[in-house]
Amino acid sequence: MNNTAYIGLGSNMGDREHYLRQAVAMLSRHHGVTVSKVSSIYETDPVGYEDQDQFLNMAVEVKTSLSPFELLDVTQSIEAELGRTREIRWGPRTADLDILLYNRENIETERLIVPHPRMYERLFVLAPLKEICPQADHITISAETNQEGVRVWKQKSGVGEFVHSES
Ligand code: PH2
Ligand code: MG
Ligand code: MG
Repeated sequence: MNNTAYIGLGSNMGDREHYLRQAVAMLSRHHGVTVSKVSSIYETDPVGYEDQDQFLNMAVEVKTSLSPFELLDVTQSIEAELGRTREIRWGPRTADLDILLYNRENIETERLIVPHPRMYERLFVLAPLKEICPQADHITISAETNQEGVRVWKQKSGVGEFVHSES
């Protein structure tokens, strides 16, 4: 587990908190992944495609033995298992898991770009990430970043609550 990655999670369909908790529990059950930190859960106005319900967003830190592409396979299979379909770009989703950072690597491939290309413009990504990621802490939220529409919905607790919460 010698790599550190940050994953942003979002849900705006059905029982949003349940999907986030399921996704974190599924990550932690994978042999190559340990969830080491969890952020608060935020409720956020939809960005990009606005005619949809509000999101819950959070971020987690993981320690992993997986390569970035193996980690992407895991996040995509969790999305699929939680019933994610891709109908509208930026549209409603049960569970979206985005790899934000992987160590300090820069990856630019067709399948995966890390750091996540839109994370610096998105307060719904930066606010939870800054809670748990020392390297993100110095990212200033610029005047161009919309400060509105992001509020803490459930204060940060501990990893244990997520990992053992599953019935
Ligand atoms: N995800 C998107 C598009 N828009 N808006 C919010 N508030 N939260 C999201 O997670 C989100 C979004 C595409 O992944
Ligand atoms: Mg996303
Ligand atoms: Mg995504």
